[in-house]
Amino acid sequence: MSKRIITFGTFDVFHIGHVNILERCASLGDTLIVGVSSDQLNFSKKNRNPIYDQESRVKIIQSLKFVDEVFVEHSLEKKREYIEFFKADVLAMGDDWKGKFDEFNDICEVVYFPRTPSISTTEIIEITKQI
Ligand code: C2G
Repeated sequence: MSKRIITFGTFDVFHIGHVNILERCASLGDTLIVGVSSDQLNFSKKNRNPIYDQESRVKIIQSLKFVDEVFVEHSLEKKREYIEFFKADVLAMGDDWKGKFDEFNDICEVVYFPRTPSISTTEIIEITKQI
Protein backbone atom coordinates (compact mmCIF):
# COMPACT_ATOMS: atom_id res chain seq x y z
CA MET A 1 0.00 0.00 0.00
CA SER A 2 1.28 3.46 -0.79
CA LYS A 3 2.48 5.50 2.18
CA ARG A 4 1.23 9.08 2.59
CA ILE A 5 3.26 11.73 4.42
CA ILE A 6 1.92 15.08 5.63
CA THR A 7 3.87 18.13 6.79
CA PHE A 8 3.05 21.75 7.61
CA GLY A 9 4.82 25.08 7.45
CA THR A 10 4.81 28.70 6.34
CA PHE A 11 7.74 28.31 3.91
CA ASP A 12 8.17 32.09 3.66
CA VAL A 13 11.29 33.34 1.81
CA PHE A 14 11.92 29.79 0.61
CA HIS A 15 15.43 28.52 1.50
CA ILE A 16 17.62 25.40 1.65
CA GLY A 17 16.27 24.40 5.11
CA HIS A 18 12.82 24.12 3.54
CA VAL A 19 14.15 22.05 0.63
CA ASN A 20 15.94 19.70 3.05
CA ILE A 21 12.92 19.07 5.29
CA LEU A 22 10.59 18.48 2.33
CA GLU A 23 13.10 16.12 0.72
CA ARG A 24 13.45 14.19 4.00
CA CYS A 25 9.67 14.05 4.45
CA ALA A 26 9.25 12.72 0.88
CA SER A 27 11.87 10.02 1.53
CA LEU A 28 9.59 8.48 4.19
CA GLY A 29 6.94 7.35 1.71
CA ASP A 30 5.28 7.64 -1.69
CA THR A 31 3.11 10.75 -1.53
CA LEU A 32 4.02 14.05 0.15
CA ILE A 33 1.19 16.39 1.15
CA VAL A 34 2.13 19.88 2.36
CA GLY A 35 -0.08 22.24 4.38
CA VAL A 36 1.05 25.82 3.78
CA SER A 37 0.04 28.35 6.47
CA SER A 38 -2.43 30.98 5.28
CA ASP A 39 -1.32 34.62 5.52
CA GLN A 40 -3.77 35.07 8.38
CA LEU A 41 -2.46 32.03 10.27
CA ASN A 42 1.11 33.28 9.81
CA PHE A 43 0.11 36.66 11.23
CA SER A 44 -1.48 35.04 14.26
CA LYS A 45 1.63 32.86 14.87
CA LYS A 46 4.37 35.44 14.24
CA ASN A 47 2.64 38.79 14.60
CA ARG A 48 3.84 39.92 11.17
CA ASN A 49 2.73 39.38 7.59
CA PRO A 50 4.80 36.93 5.55
CA ILE A 51 7.09 38.47 2.91
CA TYR A 52 5.60 36.20 0.22
CA ASP A 53 1.79 35.94 0.15
CA GLN A 54 0.09 32.56 0.44
CA GLU A 55 -0.59 32.27 -3.28
CA SER A 56 3.14 32.62 -4.06
CA ARG A 57 4.16 30.29 -1.20
CA VAL A 58 1.70 27.63 -2.42
CA LYS A 59 2.96 27.99 -5.99
CA ILE A 60 6.60 27.58 -4.92
CA ILE A 61 5.82 24.42 -2.92
CA GLN A 62 3.68 22.99 -5.75
CA SER A 63 6.60 23.39 -8.15
CA LEU A 64 8.88 21.03 -6.20
CA LYS A 65 9.39 17.60 -7.73
CA PHE A 66 9.10 15.75 -4.41
CA VAL A 67 5.79 17.41 -3.42
CA ASP A 68 2.53 15.80 -4.61
CA GLU A 69 -0.34 17.71 -2.98
CA VAL A 70 -0.54 21.19 -1.44
CA PHE A 71 -3.30 22.83 0.57
CA VAL A 72 -3.66 25.98 2.67
CA GLU A 73 -3.57 25.42 6.44
CA HIS A 74 -6.08 27.82 7.98
CA SER A 75 -5.92 26.79 11.62
CA LEU A 76 -3.37 25.10 13.90
CA GLU A 77 -6.32 23.55 15.75
CA LYS A 78 -7.37 21.54 12.69
CA LYS A 79 -4.28 19.30 12.44
CA ARG A 80 -6.22 16.16 13.34
CA GLU A 81 -8.87 16.93 10.69
CA TYR A 82 -6.20 17.56 8.04
CA ILE A 83 -4.37 14.31 8.88
CA GLU A 84 -7.63 12.37 8.62
CA PHE A 85 -8.89 14.17 5.50
CA PHE A 86 -5.66 13.54 3.58
CA LYS A 87 -5.39 9.97 4.96
CA ALA A 88 -1.81 10.56 6.10
CA ASP A 89 0.16 7.62 7.51
CA VAL A 90 2.97 9.83 8.81
CA LEU A 91 3.15 13.40 10.14
CA ALA A 92 6.71 14.74 9.77
CA MET A 93 8.06 18.10 11.05
CA GLY A 94 11.34 19.79 11.92
CA ASP A 95 12.52 19.24 15.48
CA ASP A 96 11.73 22.81 16.55
CA TRP A 97 8.28 21.20 16.92
CA LYS A 98 9.60 18.14 18.80
CA GLY A 99 6.94 16.67 21.09
CA LYS A 100 4.30 19.22 20.02
CA PHE A 101 2.45 16.81 17.75
CA ASP A 102 2.85 13.56 19.71
CA GLU A 103 -0.88 13.60 20.49
CA PHE A 104 -1.55 12.51 16.90
CA ASN A 105 0.33 9.21 17.23
CA ASP A 106 -3.01 7.49 17.80
CA ILE A 107 -3.90 8.08 14.11
CA CYS A 108 -0.48 8.27 12.40
CA GLU A 109 3.24 7.89 12.97
CA VAL A 110 4.85 11.18 14.14
CA VAL A 111 8.42 11.92 13.00
CA TYR A 112 10.71 14.90 13.76
CA PHE A 113 13.76 15.68 11.62
CA PRO A 114 16.72 17.83 12.76
CA ARG A 115 16.47 21.40 11.46
CA THR A 116 19.06 22.55 8.95
CA PRO A 117 21.47 24.63 11.07
CA SER A 118 22.24 28.34 10.58
CA ILE A 119 19.38 29.34 8.29
CA SER A 120 15.89 30.66 8.91
CA THR A 121 13.43 33.07 7.30
CA THR A 122 13.74 35.42 10.29
CA GLU A 123 17.53 35.47 9.97
CA ILE A 124 17.36 36.18 6.22
CA ILE A 125 14.96 39.08 6.87
CA GLU A 126 17.28 40.51 9.57
CA ILE A 127 20.40 40.23 7.38
CA THR A 128 18.61 41.76 4.39
CA LYS A 129 17.51 44.74 6.52
CA GLN A 130 21.14 45.45 7.47
CA ILE A 131 22.39 45.51 3.88
N1 C2G B 1 12.91 24.00 8.90
C1 C2G B 1 14.09 23.26 8.95
N2 C2G B 1 15.30 23.92 8.99
C2 C2G B 1 15.36 25.26 8.98
C3 C2G B 1 14.18 26.02 8.92
C4 C2G B 1 12.95 25.36 8.88
O1 C2G B 1 14.07 22.02 8.98
N3 C2G B 1 16.57 25.84 9.05
C5 C2G B 1 11.62 23.29 8.87
C6 C2G B 1 10.75 23.55 10.10
O2 C2G B 1 11.20 22.74 11.18
C7 C2G B 1 9.38 23.18 9.60
C8 C2G B 1 9.46 23.58 8.11
O3 C2G B 1 10.84 23.75 7.80
O4 C2G B 1 9.17 21.77 9.69
C9 C2G B 1 8.72 24.89 7.84
O5 C2G B 1 9.25 25.88 8.67
P1 C2G B 1 8.46 27.26 8.86
O6 C2G B 1 8.12 27.81 7.54
O7 C2G B 1 9.22 28.10 9.83
O8 C2G B 1 7.11 26.73 9.46
P2 C2G B 1 6.42 27.17 10.81
O9 C2G B 1 6.11 28.63 10.73
O10 C2G B 1 7.20 26.62 11.93
O11 C2G B 1 5.00 26.45 10.66
O12 C2G B 1 1.48 23.82 11.88
C10 C2G B 1 2.85 23.94 12.03
C11 C2G B 1 3.29 25.23 11.57
O13 C2G B 1 2.44 25.71 10.57
C12 C2G B 1 4.74 25.20 11.12
